[in-house]
Amino acid sequence: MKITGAKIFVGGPAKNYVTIKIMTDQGVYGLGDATLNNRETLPAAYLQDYLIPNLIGMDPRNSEDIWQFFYRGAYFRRGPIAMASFGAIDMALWDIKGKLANMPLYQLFGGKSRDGAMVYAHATGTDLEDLMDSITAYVEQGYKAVRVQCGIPGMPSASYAVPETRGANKNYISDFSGVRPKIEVWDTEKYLRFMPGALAEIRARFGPDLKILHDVHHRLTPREAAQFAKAVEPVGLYWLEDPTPAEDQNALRLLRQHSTVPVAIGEVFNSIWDCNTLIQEELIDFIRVAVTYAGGITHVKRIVDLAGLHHVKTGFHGAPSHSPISMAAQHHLNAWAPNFGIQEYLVLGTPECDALFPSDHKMENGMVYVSDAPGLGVDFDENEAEKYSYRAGSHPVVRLEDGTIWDY
Ligand code: CS2
Ligand code: MG
Repeated sequence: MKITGAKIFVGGPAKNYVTIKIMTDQGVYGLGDATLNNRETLPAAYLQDYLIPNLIGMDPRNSEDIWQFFYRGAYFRRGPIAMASFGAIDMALWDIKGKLANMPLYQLFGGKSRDGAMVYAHATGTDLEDLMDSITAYVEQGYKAVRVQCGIPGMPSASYAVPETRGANKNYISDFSGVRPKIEVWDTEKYLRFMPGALAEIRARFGPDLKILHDVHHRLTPREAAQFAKAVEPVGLYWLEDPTPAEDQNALRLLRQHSTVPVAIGEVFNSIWDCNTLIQEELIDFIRVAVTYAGGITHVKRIVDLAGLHHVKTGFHGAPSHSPISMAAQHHLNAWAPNFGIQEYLVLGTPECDALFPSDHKMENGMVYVSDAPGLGVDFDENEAEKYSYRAGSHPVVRLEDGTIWDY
């Protein structure tokens, strides 16, 4: 069996997705997602210029060997662009494998460990009351877990994932006005004064059962993160996400010495080597990698197995940055993983997105039920894809009030 060709599509209804379709001499094709948010043209070029010409003629069933060929063969290993590109090919090869076996992917991993996988939604508010309304709406839809982000009093601009005006829906994933980012202003002291109390009020309002998550988005120093984690300990958070910049593996040691709050990290990790120390030293509780830019199913499965040895559960990244193709790959991993924790999930569910990526993975009452169709269980409509093209976008850049650059 041979790979005969592959096509790349960049674009989408609400944001740019990078989709690969790999064709074979037996008519079976596979789909992969190489979306690297706000840098989408880069994995597309890596795939187009280097990886696809090498793929043609290879046997698509040898997904492990193909992964190793590209990873080791690159010499300059890791990094989000390369790993997103390898990841997309890997997903597509698993999709082909599942279709050849006539089985949904979770069966090839070891079958189902659960019926449905718990997801969390994103609640956000300009102020605490606005946020309470947003949480209530999700609870009424049956969600068991909600990530909460709130505007900080006195902060000169809206902060991470928080809209400018009440009830507005902020697209914080991409600002499509071009490659020049918007500037957001941040003040750690105001955040540290306000947020622990706000989280306590949310717990008091919604009672003990709601799983409350909060994302600090890498903005605290290790000492501040330890202070924050200690302060929010009585809230009983499900997790505290990215309290410190993710490159600094030492940072979490200090937090661990001061608090038992569960820590989630990893949405910017690309490799098992980025989380090896954190997992083996049991400094984290949830690993947040995504199949997209952590090298696909082959590599993420290795991370999941390593994590399982150290009581670390999965909490895969699922921001709208990812297309329904990589989300489908994660639904299959979530159905199987013995150490599954939770899945971040934002309903893309617009008619345009469903038309571009038809699938029957189901979301009901805050749980995802994986599709039983062979392979990934998601398709890609090339005619629909012709409606969309690449639009340049960017993440905001964060500055302190005196102008100093800070972490987004
Ligand atoms: C975030 C992301 O979902 C999350 O937890 O931290 O939304 C992140 O801001 C985006 O993926 C950046 O592209
Ligand atoms: Mg995050």
